[in-house]
Amino acid sequence: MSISKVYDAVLEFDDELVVESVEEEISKGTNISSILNDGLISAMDEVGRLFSEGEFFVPEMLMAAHSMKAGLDVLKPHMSADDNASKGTVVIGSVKGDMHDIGKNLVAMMMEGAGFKVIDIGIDADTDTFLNAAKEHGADVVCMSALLTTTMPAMSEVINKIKEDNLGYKTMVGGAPVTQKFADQIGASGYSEDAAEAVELARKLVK
Ligand code: B1M
Repeated sequence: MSISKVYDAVLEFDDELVVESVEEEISKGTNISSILNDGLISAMDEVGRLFSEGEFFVPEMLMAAHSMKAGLDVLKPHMSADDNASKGTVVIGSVKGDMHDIGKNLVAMMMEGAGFKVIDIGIDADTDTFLNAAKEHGADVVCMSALLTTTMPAMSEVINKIKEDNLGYKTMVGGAPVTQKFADQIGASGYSEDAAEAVELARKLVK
């Protein structure tokens, strides 16, 4: 499959080649979600596998993340909404202690593309950062991403505070180790496995 050029370029940490091969696929009319899922995301899964096996270390993960971001920047304009009417406001961030932001950025990008006003509070965001942003921007949904089992409990802290203070924001959780079961346990309004599902869920939650 030609998309393997995108995949290989991420695994070679070759930002220029990633950009070039993503552009090439776009100009050939390849489906954007295929470039994303079969090219960029599956390369990151392979990076994770190699890390688990001790073949890659943190620097390699960082370089691959950099290449993935270069590819996402090329894809971004192709994920844009065709109308400007806001569908609602979401505050999104990676929870306290978590520095992973590629999945979170992807969710943010697709939500923006779907017409939501997206307030991205970045990484390592604590409960107050989520809630201050939600208050300041009149959020409908607070979206939390976690990639580490050790940072997942921070999601529950934010949700508990929203409930304790009757703030009324809907909450969405996601990220590789997060499951529907965990989302139910901590009382999140919803969970989604990937960025496309996250958009669908946000649409339902703001209805
Ligand atoms: Co880290 N890391 N990392 N890492 N890293 C993982 C997550 C890991 C699974 C690797 C492994 O062991 N196989 C492992 C976690 C183990 C665990 O807890 N279960 C791990 C580890 C251990 C670590 C460190 C502790 C390593 C160390 O220092 N010894 C360290 C922790 C730093 C910290 O956060 N405090 C660390 C650091 C890093 C880097 C900084 C080097 C880099 C991140 C760079 C960056 O993000 N800017 C990095 C990377 C790149 C990875 C892997 C390889 C790739 C993650 C990624 O970007 N995937 C990752 C292995 C893997 O996941 N396969 C790994 C692509 C991205 C598109 O997918 O983020 O899952 P993802 O997002 C998906 C869905 O999950 C969903 O949508 C996206 C797809 O459409 N989604 C949501 C995400 N958020 C959502 C929110 C939603 C809904 C859906 O609603 C709100």
